[in-house]
Amino acid sequence: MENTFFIIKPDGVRRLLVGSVINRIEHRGFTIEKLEMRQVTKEVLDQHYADLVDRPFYPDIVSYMTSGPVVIGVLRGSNIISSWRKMMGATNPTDALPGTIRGDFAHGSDDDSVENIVHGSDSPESAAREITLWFGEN
Ligand code: IDP
Ligand code: MG
Repeated sequence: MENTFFIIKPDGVRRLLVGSVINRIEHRGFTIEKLEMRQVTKEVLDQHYADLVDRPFYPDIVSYMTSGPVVIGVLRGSNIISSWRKMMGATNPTDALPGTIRGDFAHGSDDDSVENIVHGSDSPESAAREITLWFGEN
């Protein structure tokens, strides 16, 4: 069993998709260990996206992710890190397949931010780091 960290991003909350996303998690049978609504600060985002802060589009990520409240949580299950990434679909909704969260609930746009409804940790190391960052130790 492993844990992963997820976010329902501001576009997901704004578009009233929290229930639909949680529904998919429950139907899949994964356990929701933690669930909380938060307003994201730039300080936390800078650490969360430490590998992206130097990219030219990082300011667009900051304005997107701070544009409204998010729902954050921890999921538990067998192979949950990779399974949740598959449920999310490709980063760019233009490439995300139907049946995935991004492929069903988002679409590509011409502006600079990639609004794609959800986040999920990409490795056991990221999951541990992100759970500690957002929820504190243990
Ligand atoms: P992921 O969310 O699928 O793991 P990452 O490459 O880790 O994708 O990027 C983190 C987030 O940053 C993406 O989900 C998206 O919201 C945003 N992002 C990624 N690449 C771009 C880009 O080229 N332009 C604008 N935003 C981007
Ligand atoms: Mg990522």
